[in-house]
Amino acid sequence: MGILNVTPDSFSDGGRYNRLDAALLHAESMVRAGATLIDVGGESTRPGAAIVSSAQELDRVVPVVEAIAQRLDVVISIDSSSADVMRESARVGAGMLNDVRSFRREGALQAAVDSGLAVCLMHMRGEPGDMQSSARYVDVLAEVRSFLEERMAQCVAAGVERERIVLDPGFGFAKELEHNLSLFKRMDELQVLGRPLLVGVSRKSMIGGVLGKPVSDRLYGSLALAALAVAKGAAILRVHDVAETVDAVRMIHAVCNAQ
Ligand code: 7PJ
Repeated sequence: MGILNVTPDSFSDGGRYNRLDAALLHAESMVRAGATLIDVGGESTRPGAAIVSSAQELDRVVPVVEAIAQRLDVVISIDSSSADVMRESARVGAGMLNDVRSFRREGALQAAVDSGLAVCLMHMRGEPGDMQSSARYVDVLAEVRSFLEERMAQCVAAGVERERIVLDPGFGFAKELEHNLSLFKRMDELQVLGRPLLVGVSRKSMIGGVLGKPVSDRLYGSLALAALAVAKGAAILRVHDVAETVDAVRMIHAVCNAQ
């Protein structure tokens, strides 16, 4: 899964055409590099990020989804918690709803049910703006597992088919470095939930925390975690560096498929 940010700070402030054009080119290059999903996001969910309005998000995301759907052979995932963005994106060709708030905002769960699309449920506490204050755990793996179990049950009860659900431990969301490392180490235990796991650690602060490197120097750390995530059962890797990650995963598959 290649990451496509359409937040305003992701692009120099050209006109709408330039933004759309740049987004399409980036999506195209990730597909050529081997991405089979593109995750389009119009809201920054980094710690401390400001909340954007649904209207702003619609304006940023929907034209990009529509353009990709018309031109590229790839599943489009929408990184959004807004019911309006989910509905509009589904209408113009999205294939998956990826909500870091696990469909807990007003109307989001119903939008997911009505869409009939795949959904990603991710563990987080609080809101991106204040989530780090709730990073307290006795047993982070067990607490993440029961959250995902509960959320999955609620989604199924609301009418989301179990077979459409993907689960995500939510690295970096309401978690300190020690929590992220411990959760990663024991991630294989989440396989008991019986659904594919999505892992997003690309360039994240847990890599910066261990290596003491800025975002621009986290590729090798990201690749190490991508390989380890596959070994621990991850089915989908949400990454910025698609070509490099695809090489790593292809090598793992070659070895695993050997006699
Ligand atoms: C994730 C995400 C993640 C899922 C972001 C960043 C922060 N969606 N959206 N999982 N992270 N499902 O990429 O640094 O880990 S935004």
